[in-house]
Amino acid sequence: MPSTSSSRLMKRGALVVLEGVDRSGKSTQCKMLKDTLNNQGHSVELFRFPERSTAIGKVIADYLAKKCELDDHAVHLLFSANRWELMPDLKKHIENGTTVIVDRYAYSGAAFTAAKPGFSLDWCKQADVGLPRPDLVLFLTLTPEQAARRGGFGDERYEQTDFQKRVAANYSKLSGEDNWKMIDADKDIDTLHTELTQLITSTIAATKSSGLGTLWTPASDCSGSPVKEKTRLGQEEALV
Ligand code: NYM
Ligand code: MG
Repeated sequence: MPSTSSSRLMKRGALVVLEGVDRSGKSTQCKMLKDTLNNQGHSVELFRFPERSTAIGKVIADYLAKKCELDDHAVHLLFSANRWELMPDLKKHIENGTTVIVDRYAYSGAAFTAAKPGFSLDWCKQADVGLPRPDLVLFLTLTPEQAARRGGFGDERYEQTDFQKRVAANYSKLSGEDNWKMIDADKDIDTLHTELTQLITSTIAATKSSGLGTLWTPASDCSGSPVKEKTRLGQEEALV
């Protein structure tokens, strides 16, 4: 029998994304998931977008806090750039066998900007084409009215019921991809947590020997199979 340590080295972590309208409970669940999965012996890292600590993230934070105005196209690209700048780090974790749970991803980018007048979902997706494709997208569903009842929205840009309704409509257009699971978030925190934990542990088990796909490229959209890329030597290589 070959030693298990060498095969363990080959196993990657899963990429799991939590999405949903504001106040759907994503951030609370992400923190709980990390603790529970760690306690079960899984290595887990959390990422969140926007990641406000970087230079790009600070501009985004000022924009969301309405401390500055930016062209809608420009801020859309900044949200995307904020994801791309974190990708080398995120990919390294996955290659090393750590499961990465992400609080919002490119789906937020597309759904929020496309809620603005004059923006198509298709245009909004382009800047994120080629990012790692999540193995699982857990979409927490909550009507904008239910979300508003959860203590109300804050003062950030976009935190208005009408805008959130357009965001929800955009999410529903994105939800046909086969890596999405729609989860009713209008239930108590612990029940929701148990449901999400089970889905993630199955995904970790199912994906550890397969390659990571790329987002919104034709081959990975429908089949979920990893996209192959030609290397400089002309060999095909799965993107990790
Ligand atoms: N948001 C988030 C976008 O408009 N585009 C994006 O690409 C991302 C990742 O930022 N209202 C919006 C959605 C939220 C806001 O996110 C801040 P959070 O999760 O509340 O910090
Ligand atoms: Mg928020």
